[in-house]
Amino acid sequence: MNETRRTLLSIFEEGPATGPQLADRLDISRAAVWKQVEALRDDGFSIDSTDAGYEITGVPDYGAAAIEFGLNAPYTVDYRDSVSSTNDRARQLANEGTVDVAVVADEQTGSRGRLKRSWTAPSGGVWCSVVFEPDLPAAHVPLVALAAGVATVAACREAGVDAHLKWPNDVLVGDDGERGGQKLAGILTEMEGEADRISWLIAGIGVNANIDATELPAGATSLRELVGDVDRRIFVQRLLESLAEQVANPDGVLDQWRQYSSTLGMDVRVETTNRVIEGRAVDVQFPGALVVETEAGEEVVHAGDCEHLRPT
Ligand code: BT5
Repeated sequence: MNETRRTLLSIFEEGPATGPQLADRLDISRAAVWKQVEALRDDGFSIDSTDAGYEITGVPDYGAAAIEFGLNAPYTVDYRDSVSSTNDRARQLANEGTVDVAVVADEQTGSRGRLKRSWTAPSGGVWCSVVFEPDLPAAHVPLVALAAGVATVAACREAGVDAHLKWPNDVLVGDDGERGGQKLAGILTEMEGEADRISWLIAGIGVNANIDATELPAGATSLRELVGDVDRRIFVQRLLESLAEQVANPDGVLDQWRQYSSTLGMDVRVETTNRVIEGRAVDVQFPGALVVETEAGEEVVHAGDCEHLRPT
């Protein structure tokens, strides 16, 4: 979306505006204003012409302009109907120097989970990757990943689903199944930079939104299955707003994560690249490590796959 159209939308967020007012504020001719208004109509906005001026009376279902309209978060939106992976598109934008952008797609054809696992992402989901340029050392990145998990749970709860977090970042519902619940969403963070300062960080968030369970792998669920279809535009806006809030307040992330987590207090089995740790998960500590009480004493685990064990 070009800057003029973005400014025009932000003026409309304040209320109706006349052609001359718009021409004045945008510093373009009235004919050019009319062209921009027509372009917004082509994008799916309903714009009435009243005595008070032009007024937006209807917003398209989804897309860059629809998500940016009324969004209270410092991100622009790059929308695609179909993309291989929103993380890949985000990486491309990051390498071009674009930050604070949220890549959103209706479907992904080559999306990824952690450790090169595949991620199923048919049309109807919320597939989103945000590029940040945080002033952080690489060692603090796990905190941003937890922040993305917290933001995702917050958005799912606002949509009426009692989602919870399994360490580090699985968004689950209920407590059935091998994973300790059915998987509703997943998070993949990627970064580039030096040990003491990262150049960019991407938080990729995938939420199974308006999708039938039959289109998803076993053990997965969707918002459609749980509460019916959601308005994805509103959902993504809440998700991005919540993410921006968490990222701006890093000191609060761990506490919020503890509140949303189903892992703390559970007996767990964590597989890291070179060992397996079993014990009771007792806390999460900066920047996102799981503290496990084992027979041999307390262990601090920084990365791995965690399984909730059922009581025998
Ligand atoms: C994750 O990996 O949970 C991270 C998933 C991140 C996906 C987002 S979508 C937007 C952005 N663009 C991308 O390309 N990726 C991100 P992991 O913890 O490794 O879990 C992967 C496992 O979840 C797979 O091996 C499957 O078992 C399962 N799975 C695959 N697709 C799923 C889905 N749609 N819903 C639930 N589970 C799924």
